[in-house]
Amino acid sequence: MKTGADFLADELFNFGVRVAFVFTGGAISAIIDSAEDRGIKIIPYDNELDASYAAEGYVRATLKPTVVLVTSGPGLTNTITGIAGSWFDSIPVLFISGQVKSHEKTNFDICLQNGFQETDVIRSTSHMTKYCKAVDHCSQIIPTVRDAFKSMLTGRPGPAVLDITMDAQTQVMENPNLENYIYYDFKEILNKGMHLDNTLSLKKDYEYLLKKMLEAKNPVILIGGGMQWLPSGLFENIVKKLKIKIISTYTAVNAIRQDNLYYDGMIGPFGNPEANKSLIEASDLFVLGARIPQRAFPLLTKESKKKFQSVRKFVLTVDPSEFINHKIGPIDKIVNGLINDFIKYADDTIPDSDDIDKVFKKELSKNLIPIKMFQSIQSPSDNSLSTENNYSIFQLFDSLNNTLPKNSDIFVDVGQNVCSSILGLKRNRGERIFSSWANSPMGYSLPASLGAALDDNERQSVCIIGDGGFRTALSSLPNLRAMKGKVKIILWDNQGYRTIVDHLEKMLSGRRKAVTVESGIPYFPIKKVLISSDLELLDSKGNLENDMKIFFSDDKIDVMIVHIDPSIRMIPNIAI
Ligand SMILES: Cc1ncc(C[n+]2csc(CCOP(=O)(O)OP(=O)(O)O)c2C)c(N)n1
Repeated sequence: MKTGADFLADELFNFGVRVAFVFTGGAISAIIDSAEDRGIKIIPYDNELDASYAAEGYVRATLKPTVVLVTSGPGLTNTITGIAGSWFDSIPVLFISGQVKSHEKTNFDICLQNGFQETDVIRSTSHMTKYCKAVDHCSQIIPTVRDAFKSMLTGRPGPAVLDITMDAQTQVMENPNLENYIYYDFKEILNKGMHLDNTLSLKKDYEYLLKKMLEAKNPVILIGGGMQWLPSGLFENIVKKLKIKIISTYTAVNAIRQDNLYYDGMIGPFGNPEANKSLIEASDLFVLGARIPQRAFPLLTKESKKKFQSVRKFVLTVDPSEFINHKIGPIDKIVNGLINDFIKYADDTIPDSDDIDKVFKKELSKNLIPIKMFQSIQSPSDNSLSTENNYSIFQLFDSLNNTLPKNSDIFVDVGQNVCSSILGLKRNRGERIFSSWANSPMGYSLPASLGAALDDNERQSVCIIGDGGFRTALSSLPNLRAMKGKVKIILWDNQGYRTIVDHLEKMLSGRRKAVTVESGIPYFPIKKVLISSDLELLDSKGNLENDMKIFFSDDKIDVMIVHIDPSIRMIPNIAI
């Protein structure tokens, strides 16, 4: 006879879960125990937030299913930022929280709280999950896990939450008669971008879209986060055939190499000016799997706004509701369909041509970052900052581009490091860049890179993180130590929260409350903390590229501190 927790572990295993990210507690320990027994590797973190970021990083990089196991009340509420990040970036991560016994549960409409460490999980998470269900009896466990997986992979992918009472976990049950269920391959479904039940476009919609693309005078394709699940290289194969200019949002970068002849870069205030120009100058814009939130759209002059209104617009999406009253204006046609299906249709329809190899011939300049975007601007309030041994952002990317191991998976955090990495990394040797793009919480990239590194995929996991972000991720240091050599950290030390300094320069007349050492952030001995955590570091003071070579070739060094000129400000592209 098996318990509810045993059936849950079996079901997770059958869906392909081999790794669980956990923080234990009384209300979840039965599930952790059964999962380990079933052969699921348990990876403990020192708080639930790190566990949820790590799980999300694991799914982004591997396309394999995983689960976050946390206790009731504070265990679950600590994961909320992780759930939000998965929701806004459409990452299918399953979160399971333990809950008080079913007879102790509170009617939250009437009472504050009856059970110890009880919280209203459903109301706390239902608005940012594909599926969210309270499980009070062991007989509900198997059907709800199946529903959760199906929801996570139907239409726009996203996270699910199961809140399982302690009695449901420990109740003993006969083998339920649910034998005829066919388990599917998580990665295969993600690659295709759909679950079988989706009601989607017909071939004639793809025909229409392709015809419009090929007929247009100056077509431009804008790709977005919907591209993140395509098998690697699939989109580039069709770009060779389409020979149409491509621009992207940040979230789509891994679908196309930086040196692809047809790629004009990323749009947005912190994107490539050439891409913004291509967006405005298109005769016909084809938006594939992008929802284009405010941050991703460039600042436009009155004249460009008018010009952009006349661009014909076509959208291919799994989530047409995102385009109701969209700021890009009326859309000529919205196709509710799958990028994978469209690519397949285009591939079958367009004949191969001889000049296919030209696609990778674009010469990349030494510096890819728009120079005006990162400028050194001294301010009187910057007096106390150390100006010695600092490198410029351009020096940093030069060195990184020359030394990063091939096929690195680079997780970037928040602030200057995310915007400059996405622009400045060449991504021409199999590198992939990940971040929590839409939610953008400080401290994400360290645990996320640790999660991704759990997969044995021969890719080097690299984390780039600011000194502010790093401090919020300190609870992951024991995991970093445990995974010696698997993750390399570039600690971008620009002496504080420079993104907020930029912000305050524009507001509050530059007053620095809670940003500089004098006005808020306490002094923090970063090196002492690293050393006492049994981590090895390299504090770069000389030839940056040489130091970086040593760093990437020596498995024992965990963290490289790179001192970045603190007077550098991030300045958005002006309106075009
Ligand atoms: C969890 C969280 N809290 C607060 C913020 C707001 N915020 C955005 S950038 C930033 C400063 C980041 O500092 P650092 O990591 O040192 O990077 P820098 O800005 O110096 O490049 C802050 C506080 C955030 N993004 N996430």
